[in-house]
Amino acid sequence: ASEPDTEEIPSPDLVSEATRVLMENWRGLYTVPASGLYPHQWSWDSAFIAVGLRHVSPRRAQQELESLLGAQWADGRLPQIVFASGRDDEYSPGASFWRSELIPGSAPVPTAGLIQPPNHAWAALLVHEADPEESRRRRFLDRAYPRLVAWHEYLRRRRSDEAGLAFTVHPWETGMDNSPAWDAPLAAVRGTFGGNVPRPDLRHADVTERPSNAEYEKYLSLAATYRDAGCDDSVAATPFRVTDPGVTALWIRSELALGRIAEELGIEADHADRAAALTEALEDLWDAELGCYVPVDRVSCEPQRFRSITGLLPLIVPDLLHVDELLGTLHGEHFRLGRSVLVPSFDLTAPEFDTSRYWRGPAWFNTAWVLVNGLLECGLETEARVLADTMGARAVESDFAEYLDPITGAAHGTRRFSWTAALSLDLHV
Ligand code: 9YW
Repeated sequence: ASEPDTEEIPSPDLVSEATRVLMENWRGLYTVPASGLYPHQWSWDSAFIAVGLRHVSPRRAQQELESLLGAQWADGRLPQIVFASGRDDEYSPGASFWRSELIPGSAPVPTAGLIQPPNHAWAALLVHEADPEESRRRRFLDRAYPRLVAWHEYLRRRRSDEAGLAFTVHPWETGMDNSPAWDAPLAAVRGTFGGNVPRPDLRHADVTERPSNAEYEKYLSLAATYRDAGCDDSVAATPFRVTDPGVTALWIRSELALGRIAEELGIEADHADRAAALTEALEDLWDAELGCYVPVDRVSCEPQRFRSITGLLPLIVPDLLHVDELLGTLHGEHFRLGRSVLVPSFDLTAPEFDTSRYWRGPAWFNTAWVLVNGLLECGLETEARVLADTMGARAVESDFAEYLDPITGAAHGTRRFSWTAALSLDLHV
């Protein structure tokens, strides 16, 4: 007797609607995270978006990454934001805050001086694999590879501590702006932002769903300090310095992708060794009692002992030492995989948990996508499929919300959000 065919048939709604969102948010050479709230190009958004866009147009997906790589600084950094011209009053802090053109070695276009997590080489490999012929014809990897290598070199040379782990100098750099894990390091930051705190974001999202004004004061003060030091990591005395497991995990996965890209190009390189060294260093962030990896504050030298989504992202790292414990944490009462909506961004049982405020609890589609890949890495195909299917259904139902209440599934933040569309699409074509 033949086996029942259980293969998931892609929902036409998801594929056509997600594609429509990506088309709406396409700006000619790159995609904005969402019309309205986020009018520029964001670094790790672009990489996630390219992963979905590759199914719609491999060529656009390549351009997405190329436009970001075109905004690389001389020191190799890929900026957090590449600013679209004429939209300065729509997002704060914008080009007139950074004045990057005054900073030696900055990009030929206006950008922020900070960075975001390094998921780009991983995305570049996936984009290549979607249409290797078109990729080779356009010499996509030949052109991207040196820039991606320079980006990782920036992290290694300018942003790494003695253990070899990269530190971030601003909560924005972790991609998880107001995670409770940054509360203590931020509280220790003395400066405040003298002047009014512009909040154009509140024109597009509810005040209860965004970081608070007090948090914004600190964000702007930290960004101004870094900017005023010329974004020079050798002189910038950054009062916020955090090593983050999610950033490290994405770096490792991207380093391994660089290894595959180098192979494709016939280049000899030591990316696998680098990834192995980082994987070993990642273990410094392991917290046996909490059963997950934790960020470490490099100023106070204190681990930030919370169970947050960033501490689960190492599931994407091959041959991870603590994979069983980490899976236990994902399934247990703190994240309740399969019983909560997607995966909450923060420990459901902790007093800091908040169902609707950004990275303090809500479930995000990008971290769910990373964890689908983590489950696949662990050989848990059925669980990965279930999470992927939930992503697809929730994405459509919420009109591609930025994030969801992890208990009720209620939509929060902006809608028709690009990476929600791109990453759900990726798992359904
Ligand atoms: C902000 C664009 C960015 C994401 C971040 C997310 C948020 C900027 O939006 O930060 O204004 O709050 O936290 O991860 O890249 O989507």
